[in-house]
Amino acid sequence: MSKSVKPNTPIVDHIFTADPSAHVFEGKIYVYPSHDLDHDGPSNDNGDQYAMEDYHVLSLDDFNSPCVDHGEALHLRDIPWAKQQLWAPDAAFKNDTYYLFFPARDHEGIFRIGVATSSSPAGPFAPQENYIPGSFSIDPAVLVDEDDRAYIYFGGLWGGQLEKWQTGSFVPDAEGPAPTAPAIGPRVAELTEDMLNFKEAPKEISIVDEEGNPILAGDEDRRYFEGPWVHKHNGYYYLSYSTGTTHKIVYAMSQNPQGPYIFKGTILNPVMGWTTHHSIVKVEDKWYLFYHDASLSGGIDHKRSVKYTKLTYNEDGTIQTIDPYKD
Ligand code: FUB
Repeated sequence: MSKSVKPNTPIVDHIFTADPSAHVFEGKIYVYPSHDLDHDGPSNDNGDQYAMEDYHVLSLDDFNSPCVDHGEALHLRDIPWAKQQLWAPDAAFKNDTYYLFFPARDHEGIFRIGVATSSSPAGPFAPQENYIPGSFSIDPAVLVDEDDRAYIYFGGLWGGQLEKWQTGSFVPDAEGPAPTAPAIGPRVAELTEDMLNFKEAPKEISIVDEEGNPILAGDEDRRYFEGPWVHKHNGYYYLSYSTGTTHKIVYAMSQNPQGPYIFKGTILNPVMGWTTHHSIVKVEDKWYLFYHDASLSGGIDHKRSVKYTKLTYNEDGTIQTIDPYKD
């Protein structure tokens, strides 16, 4: 067990962790990260270096307490439909049950999204036999809204295969749109009451500029790449995500959980490592950003560490840009 965790330092250092989804459950801060492992395989744009096999759940009583590793909460070997690559997960609470949503490649090599359940936020989680019917791509994030309706957001380009689903079915050699065409957006679907199925076919979220024009595929400082997260503040929905090639966490706002979202700006400047991935959580009356970087491993991007820092809103509801290496 580590000592209390300071901002902008790894919350644990006995394992490598990435892609943190943070929530307050039962009065504690729970973090659901990926568990990065050593591997001997290739590193490429397909993400083969991210060969994760299990999930550990982490928790903190508060920011003055040590971070507890609750151990293995779910392993690849126990998920009948999944072959490899347990990537970025998220958790949600509804129906007196904790749900872990996670992506993995199925036995055909296609990324799908699965669900596992537990009576405890720390797990262990029991997976469903099959992935969510109609699910595809990576990086699920679930918002249970104030009216108790739940929405799942997901999708990631390149290794995450989102550009291969532009026709509605999987086209293995499909590429992304031309730079002057609208960028591919993340997907959203409302979940059924039992949280185990999509209520409807997933829809593409439109992200537009202040004039209502779609963000274009060539606009790499603003276009969607992967890692969606939606939180609600003062009646607005905030969709934040990674821009991928330009390594930023940016955000857009809407009054509707399913969009369209208006692009606003940058939340987190680039971190050390290729990937950047985050979540935003309110703890008591303050807001925090959980993120990862690869500084502890010496910049080896498939061995990342979860950190946190404070997030500040301006009076008009916009978010101040964070530099991860300045306090
Ligand atoms: O950790 C594997 C992948 O890297 C995640 O799914 C992406 O968001 C990126 O962080």
